[in-house]
Amino acid sequence: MMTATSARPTVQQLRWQDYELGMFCHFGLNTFGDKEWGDGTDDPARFDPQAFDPRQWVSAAQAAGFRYLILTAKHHDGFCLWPTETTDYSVRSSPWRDGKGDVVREVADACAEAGLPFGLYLSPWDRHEPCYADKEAYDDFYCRQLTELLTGYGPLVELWFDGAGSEGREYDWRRIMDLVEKHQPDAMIFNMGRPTIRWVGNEDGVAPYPCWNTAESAKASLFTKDMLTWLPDTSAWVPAECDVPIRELQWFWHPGAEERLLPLERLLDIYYRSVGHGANLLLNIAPDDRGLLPEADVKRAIELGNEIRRRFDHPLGETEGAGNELTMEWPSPQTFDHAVVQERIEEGERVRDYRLEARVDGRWMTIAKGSAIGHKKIDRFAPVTADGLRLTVRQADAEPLIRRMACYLADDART
Ligand code: FUL
Repeated sequence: MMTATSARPTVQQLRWQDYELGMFCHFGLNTFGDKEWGDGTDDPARFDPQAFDPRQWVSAAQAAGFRYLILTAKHHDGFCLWPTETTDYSVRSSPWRDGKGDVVREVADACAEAGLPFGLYLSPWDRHEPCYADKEAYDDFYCRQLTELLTGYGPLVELWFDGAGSEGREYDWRRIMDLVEKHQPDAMIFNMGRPTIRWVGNEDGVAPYPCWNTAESAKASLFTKDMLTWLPDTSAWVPAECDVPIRELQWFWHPGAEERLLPLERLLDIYYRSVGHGANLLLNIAPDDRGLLPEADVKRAIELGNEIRRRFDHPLGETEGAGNELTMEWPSPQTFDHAVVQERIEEGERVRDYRLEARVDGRWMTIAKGSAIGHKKIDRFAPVTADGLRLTVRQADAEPLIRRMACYLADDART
C-alpha cells in the first residue's frame, strides 16, 4: 500500500476534486409518502410526478454552481427509478408515463445534454426485496441491478454506496468493485469496497480540519462507530466528500417543510468547512412530488452560488510557485480578509504546517496558520491592509508546490 507521503491522486480523482460542489437528489416513493425511510411496502402506484422535468433540476444545479449531480436510483425502500429487469418494484409498476417511464434515463440525458457529470446512488440495504435475507442471492440481485445502471446510463462520475442499514452486513465488495471498474472505470467509488473517495463521517456537510486526502479507513454509517474494512488494494489517496441536505435532516422532499431550509449563512459556513477544508460538498436538494426542485430550495441554492462567486471570483492578486516561501506584493496596500491556497496535488499533498503573513507598514504579521492545504484551504481573518502576502511552509514532506495562492476582500461589509 502507498504511504500517505507517496500517495498521488488519479486523473479521475483530480478532476473530481476540482468539481468541489455536487448536487444530490433523493427522489422516489418516499417523496410521495412523506417519508425518509420507506419500509418497502409502499405501493408503486403512488409514484406519479406529473410535472417531472429533470432539465429544471440540471439548470438549477448549474445556476447554483454545482458541477455534478447524483440521483438515488434506489433508496433503502427498494423502489427502482428505472425499469429494471430484477424486480417489479419500480417505475414500471407506477402510473407515471403509463409504467413506461425511466427516471434514471431522463435525468442522465438531461445531465448529458447540459454537460453535467452524472452519478448514481444504489442502496445496498433493500427493505423490499425478499432475497435480501439470503446473502448470496442478494449479492447476485444487487450485482444485476448495478450492471444495468453501469451499462445503461453512463458515463457515470460517481457511484454512491451508502452504509446505512447495512451495519454488520457483508456484501461481495470485490465482485461489486470489479463491476464498477469494468463498466465505469472513470467513476468515483464512494466509501465502500475499494473506494476512491470517502465519507467525511457526518451528515452535516462539514469536514474536520485538517482533512487529509489520505486515509486508511472511514466510518460506515451514522448508526455505528465501526470503521470500514476496505479491500487491501485500496489506494491511500481517498479524498473526502461531505454530504448534507439543504433542508435540515430531510433527504427526501416533505410537504410544508420549507421552514427547514438552511439559511444562507449556514450554507456558507458549510462551504467554508467542506470545500474550504479541501473536501467536496454534496448538497442534497430533493425534487418534490411534482418532479421539480422546489422554487424556494432553488432560490436558496442560487443565493449560495452567487455568494460564493461574489466572494471568490475577484482576487486582489494571485500567484503560484514552488518552495517554502511564496510572496505576493502590491505597489500600494490592499485590504483583504480571505486567502485561498491550493497545492498541486497531482504531486501529492506535501504541506504539513504553514503560516500566512501580511506586510503592514513594513512588518510581517501572522494572519493565519494551518496544517493541511491539499486541494484547497480557505482562510478568513479580520480585514488587513497590507502591501504583501506571504505563505511560509514550516513543515512539508517534499518541496511544496503551490498551484495557486489568492486573496480577496469578501466580507459582507464590502457590498
Ligand atoms: C444515509 C441514508 O440513510 C439517508 O436516507 C440518506 O440517503 C443519506 C445520504 O445517507 O445514510
